[in-house]
Amino acid sequence: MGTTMQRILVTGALGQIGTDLTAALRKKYGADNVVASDVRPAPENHFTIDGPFVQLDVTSSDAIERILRNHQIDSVFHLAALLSAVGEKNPQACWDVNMGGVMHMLNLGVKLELNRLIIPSSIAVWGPDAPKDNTPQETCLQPTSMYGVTKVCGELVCDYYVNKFGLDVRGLRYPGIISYETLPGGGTTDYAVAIYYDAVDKGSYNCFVKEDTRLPMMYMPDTISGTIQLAEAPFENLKHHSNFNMGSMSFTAGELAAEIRKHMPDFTVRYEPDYRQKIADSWPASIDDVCAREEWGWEPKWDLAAMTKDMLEKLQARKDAGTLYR
Ligand code: NAD
Ligand code: AKB
Repeated sequence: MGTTMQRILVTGALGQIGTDLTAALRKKYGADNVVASDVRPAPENHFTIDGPFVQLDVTSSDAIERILRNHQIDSVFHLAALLSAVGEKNPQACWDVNMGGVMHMLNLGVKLELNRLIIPSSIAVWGPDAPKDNTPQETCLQPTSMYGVTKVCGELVCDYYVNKFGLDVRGLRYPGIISYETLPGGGTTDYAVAIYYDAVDKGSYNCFVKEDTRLPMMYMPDTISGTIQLAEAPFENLKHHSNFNMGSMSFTAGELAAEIRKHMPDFTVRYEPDYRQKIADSWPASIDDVCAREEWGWEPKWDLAAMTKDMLEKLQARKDAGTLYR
């Protein structure tokens, strides 16, 4: 097991988290040491021009191995995945990308003796039978979405590789992530991002979950700092590995709209639940992250009020510049 991260690969780097995480890793480890990759080509003038970018489909073990070797990678942030709403429309593709990608990374991690793999999980690991409030680290994992199934299997197989091969694998159960750089890629919590864009763009929003739907959420700056903090934590301090609960805030869609209304009193929302309501209803309302706090010092900084002010300011500035949707 290696100790340091020097040459990093980010998969799924054009996605919602990958965009912000790649920028933060480049700032910290040097742009040339962080190779961004995605199955899609990088759009022109995207952030990836600041450092190396390669097109990579994580369902191909050979393609991943080539890139790991060519760029002398020692650590991987493996973000490539299909999220819950997309996964429910195409369960087979969700399995192939999510489980295929994880298994290839783990096997190559052992073969090439990589120092560290960071592989995110999600609140989607839980299903309707789990406790809804302050969901504990250890509890029944019986998801009802295909995405959730892949996240439970992913966690289990990551821990298996830690125990069987001594591979250093780490992962977080992210809640819904809210950010302004890149739109989310097809999850159930996407409404909590779209609502800000539509507030700024149109002054109204059609919400695809009910007003009283309460889910755990987190602002991107906390996501990025927490992810890097876990990645850099001493291995010997970790009792858990691939499944840290990561909490921050929890609010209903109605409370989110009310917070936006404090800045935009005329903002209106219509609630028109669709197939994603069932997925949202199967997830917790809030989670207990005591293990993350104790084992690697997790401490979120942003709350709903501060996040809303920041999101609206950032998106309004982009709208004024004519680049709201970039
Ligand atoms: P995203 O959908 O925004 O980005 C995923 C990226 O993966 C996309 O750019 C997509 O092009 C790429 N991709 C898809 N198939 C691929 C393939 N075969 N090969 C390579 N790349 C491929 O997702 P995200 O929100 O950035 O999520 C990153 C990770 O965090 C995922 O594991 C996700 O499950 C997890 N997560 C995200 C959230 C959230 O709210 N954003 C919450 C919980 C967990
Ligand atoms: C989704 O909604 O699918 C993701 C997640 C919580 O994993 N945002």
